[in-house]
Amino acid sequence: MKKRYLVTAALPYANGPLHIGHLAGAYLPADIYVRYLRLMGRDVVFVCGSDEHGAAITVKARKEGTTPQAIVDKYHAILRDTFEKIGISFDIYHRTSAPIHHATSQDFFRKLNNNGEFIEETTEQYYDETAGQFLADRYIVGTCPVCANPEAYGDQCERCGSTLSPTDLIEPKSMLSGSVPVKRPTKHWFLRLDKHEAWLREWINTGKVDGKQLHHPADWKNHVLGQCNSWLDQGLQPRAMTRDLEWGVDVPPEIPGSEGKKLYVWLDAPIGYISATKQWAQDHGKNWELYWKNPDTRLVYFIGKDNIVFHCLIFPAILKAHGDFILPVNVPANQFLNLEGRKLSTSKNWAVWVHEYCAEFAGQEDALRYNMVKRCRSRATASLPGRVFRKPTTTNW
Ligand code: B3M
Ligand code: ZN
Repeated sequence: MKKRYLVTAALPYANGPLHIGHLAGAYLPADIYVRYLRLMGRDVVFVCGSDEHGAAITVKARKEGTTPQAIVDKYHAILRDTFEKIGISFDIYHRTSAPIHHATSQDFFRKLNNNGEFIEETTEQYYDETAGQFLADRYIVGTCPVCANPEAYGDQCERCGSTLSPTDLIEPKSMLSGSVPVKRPTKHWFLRLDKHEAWLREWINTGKVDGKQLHHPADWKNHVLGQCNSWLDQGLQPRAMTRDLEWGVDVPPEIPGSEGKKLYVWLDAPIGYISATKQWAQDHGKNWELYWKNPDTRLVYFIGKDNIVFHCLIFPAILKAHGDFILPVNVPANQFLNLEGRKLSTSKNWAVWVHEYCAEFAGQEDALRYNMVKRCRSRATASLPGRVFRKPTTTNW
């Protein structure tokens, strides 16, 4: 029997082109690993696609004075073409605006709702009275309570790296109108992450679930385990899985109170791996369930380090809450690549863009790939997933 693998690479937001930090952090390591597995004769499917929801998209649309649809159409095409030019060998490059993705995400929401995994709660959220809408975390700026950066966002301070919630900000302001937002009550569906804390802790630290050895933590990177444990040690809280937004996947319309509510982007985006696999299976006459539900399949997520908690705690909780799905055997997350000492950043326009490289140095794609691999192997700031290259300690890859 051929060993079966499903390998995913983080879905890039369709709000900008691909830069070399993305490439070094997730796509190139994943591609190298997948090419190796194929050479070894494994049964492997490599999926990715554009993440087309969330404030990353709507903020960009406002900036460019256009619609979210126009933004995702533009950048999806650029991303897809760039991946192809630079030789990232996805079996499918999908997108989360596809109807099959909306349907798959809504089915997940229904199932979790029916399984009693949510609590519905009305909380006070910031509302912009001038713009007439609730504000996504990213739409609120204010002073960071930790480092006093006056330009911290409602979800994160980019200066000190603290994870924030909008009500932590000192002197919050709406990015839409500049006005001071007011608090208004609104109802949302919260995933009971607290109910999942105990098994997640055991799974992360021993690799076991219900006594079954699913992976060996010694194969995981230390910083991945460390980040997970620091979240677990703070205690997992219920987390809102819906938002008041105009752009995204609708909460299933038959659910009372669903009008105007969309799925939280970090609920629908990882489900994008599943919908991409479904689409690939449909296109090739294959069975997608073998790759997501059969315990013999090895599932590996390649990501950047800012996505660790979503892939190692929240999405596994969602998969377990749904039932039937397997969990990843490894999540080889990478540190960030720096450019002249500063982290690469799309929003700050600090990057080397891969499509520009490809246009200027056509035919020299492998030179960039080789250079990135060499650089990443020799530098602590952007290491490739060493476990994949070193002789694994315990897992038979
Ligand atoms: N689009 C975040 C990012 O690009 C997000 C990853 C989704 S993976 C399911 O950093
Ligand atoms: Zn700060």
